[in-house]
Amino acid sequence: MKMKKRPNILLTGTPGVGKTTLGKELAQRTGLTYVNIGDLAKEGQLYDGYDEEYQCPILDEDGVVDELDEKMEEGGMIVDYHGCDLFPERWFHIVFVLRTDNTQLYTRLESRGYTGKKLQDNVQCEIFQTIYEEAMEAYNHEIVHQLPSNSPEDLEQNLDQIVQWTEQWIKDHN
Ligand code: DAT
Repeated sequence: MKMKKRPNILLTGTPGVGKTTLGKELAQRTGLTYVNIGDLAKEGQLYDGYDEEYQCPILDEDGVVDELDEKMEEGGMIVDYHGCDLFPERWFHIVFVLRTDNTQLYTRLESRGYTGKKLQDNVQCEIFQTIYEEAMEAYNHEIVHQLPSNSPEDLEQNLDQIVQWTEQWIKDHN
């Protein structure tokens, strides 16, 4: 029996907007496989130096792409990362940029333990819609969608929409 074709979905946006929350639940509801790039890098030690300013390891982008390429070719992956221009364009059938109001994002990141420059820079990243612009430059505009991610109602609506989109995609491609 031939495996059904399934789409690859990218969930991106500033840290704290809700990618992980959405991605894990989406995987449950669709049967697609959720991959958190931060966790993948940690497990495989896919790092390329250390960023002293932000006190965090620097992602080995080529290493991450090599690690995932085969699975992405097969399809059915949900990728979660706070950046999007490191991935090959051909990987994704749809890209969602989650967006959160900055006062709320500030609170979420503060309770995650972010302080000082790291907290400020991340909130500014959201205000300047940095990741949205990155996505619009890296992917065909027609596949890039912004999703509000401020409330549990937003989460539920986003889930419903993406589940529906996924089911339709599978119908159309099999
Ligand atoms: P990310 O993976 O983008 O860093 P997360 O999924 O870890 O974000 O969520 C950050 C925090 O915000 C976490 O405490 C859960 C909460 N959250 C996520 N989505 C939300 C939503 N739609 N409404 C309210 N809170 C949400």
